[in-house]
Amino acid sequence: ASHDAAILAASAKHPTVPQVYKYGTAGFRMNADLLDGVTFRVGLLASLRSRNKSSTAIGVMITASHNPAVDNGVKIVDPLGDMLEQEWEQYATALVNAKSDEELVRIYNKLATDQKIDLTAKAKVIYGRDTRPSGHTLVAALADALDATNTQHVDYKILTTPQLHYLVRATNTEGKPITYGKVSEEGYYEKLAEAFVRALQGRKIQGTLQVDCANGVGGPKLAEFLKYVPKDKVDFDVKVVNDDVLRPEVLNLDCGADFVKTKQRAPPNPKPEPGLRCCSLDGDADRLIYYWTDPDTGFFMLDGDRIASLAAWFISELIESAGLRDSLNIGVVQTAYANGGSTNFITRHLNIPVVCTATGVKHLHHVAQQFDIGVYFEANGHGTVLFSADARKAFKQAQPQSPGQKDAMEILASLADLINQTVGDAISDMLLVEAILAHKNWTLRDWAQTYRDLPNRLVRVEVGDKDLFQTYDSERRLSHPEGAQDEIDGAVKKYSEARAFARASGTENACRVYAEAASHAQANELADRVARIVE
Ligand code: 16G
Ligand code: ZN
Repeated sequence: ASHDAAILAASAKHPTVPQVYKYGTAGFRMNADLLDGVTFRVGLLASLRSRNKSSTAIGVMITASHNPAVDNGVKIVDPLGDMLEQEWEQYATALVNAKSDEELVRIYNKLATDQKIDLTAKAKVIYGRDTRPSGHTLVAALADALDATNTQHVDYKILTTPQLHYLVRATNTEGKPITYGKVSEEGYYEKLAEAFVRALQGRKIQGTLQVDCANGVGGPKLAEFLKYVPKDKVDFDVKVVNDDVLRPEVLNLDCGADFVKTKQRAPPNPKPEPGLRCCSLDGDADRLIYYWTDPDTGFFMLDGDRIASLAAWFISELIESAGLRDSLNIGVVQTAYANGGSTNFITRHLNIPVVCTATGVKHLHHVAQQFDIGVYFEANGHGTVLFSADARKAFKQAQPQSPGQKDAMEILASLADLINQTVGDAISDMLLVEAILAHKNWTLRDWAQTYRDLPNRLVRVEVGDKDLFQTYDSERRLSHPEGAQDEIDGAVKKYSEARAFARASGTENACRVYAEAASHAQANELADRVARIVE
């Protein structure tokens, strides 16, 4: 059952553009014109991965998230819906960098031998794409690789990234004792809508929520989801804006979660309405940022750190009320970019441990899995809450001693269904935030008042060779270039409540410098000093 001839023939139709490729933080991401051959080769790896994982379904998502419309990307999803195991990223890199079709076939066969993969076993790959026009031809390249390797495949067409992750897990748990949900896009909406109603327990959602969809896939998918929310049970007044997916050039343009977070302002369109509760999704709907514009105080943003704090607080209160404090542990996972104000609040006020990891969802996800309830969010709004099997069992089986305990357990059980267990999901996270605000009867202002952010500044620094910058301690300190960390330490000492770090970006050819301090002037000054050290 050699696939050699079929791969050779198909590969000739999908050449790569010679350059050095690397499976980065979120797969291969670049100008779409470079991706046809890359996507074909990723298809070969997805097929091998399926055969390596007992013929379970592997996912491939075609998206470049918040990047401009001309870019695209491709990444692999493992059987339980999490990101491709890190060990395998180098195999993707090796296949994509093969210099000829013959070398490609050699690497493919060597991988199969090394990993003891039976090429006659069944293989299955499911895939989806965001609204970028280039996605159409890229999935055709992917399908050619799957046909050449005799791999069964399902094209789910246009999806949000978290929907594809959901479908992978649902496919692989179908018919098992613990299933994840119906294996369809509709199943995803049904699961979320049903859990949302249960989570609310009849609480009322205040006012209107305006959702900016970055002119990406989140627009049509959110609109579809809303049809599943029963009007007689929940009055959810959502105004969907920036949902134009017909003009590709407006994707992520002056809108979306990445715009709001990096520019620290509301999208100019539609004109911000004072006091209105707003949130933004990114181009593939896996990031979420809340904000409002106040007539007196101006723009105020509630980012991933705020969502993590809110979720950890609400869930730990429920664990307490449910009488499960002694049997279940809860932890929060952040990156070095988390505002010190949030870390202090979570550790000192909520008494919940915080672990810091390197940037990139896969790192946070791993650490969060070590808790019964692991809350993880990057400041940029990507994150979720993971519930262990023990936690789910406890919510369903523990014997409530009072109506209060019973309510708490029912809400916890509903949250475990509402919150996407595979990856950060902007629609699911938004429903979580809406449910919590409804329970607490809070406005965004109430939420914002839980703690104060430390003034901070993030700068991008052009450097000759970003690979010279090596970090340790979860990217909070530099081991190389030698002496740089001592200089940074020296600069930090000059300011109060200060912290700063520099790291090489995993997605761009540049370094990033983050600084926070007691005042804006100090944070800016410190960031400039550290930038000069790095330059
Ligand atoms: C990617 C990551 C995101 C991370 C960002 C950092 C995923 C799905 N996405 O977008 O989590 O925050 O890279 O970029 O893992 P940087 O390394 O350029 O700062
Ligand atoms: Zn995204």
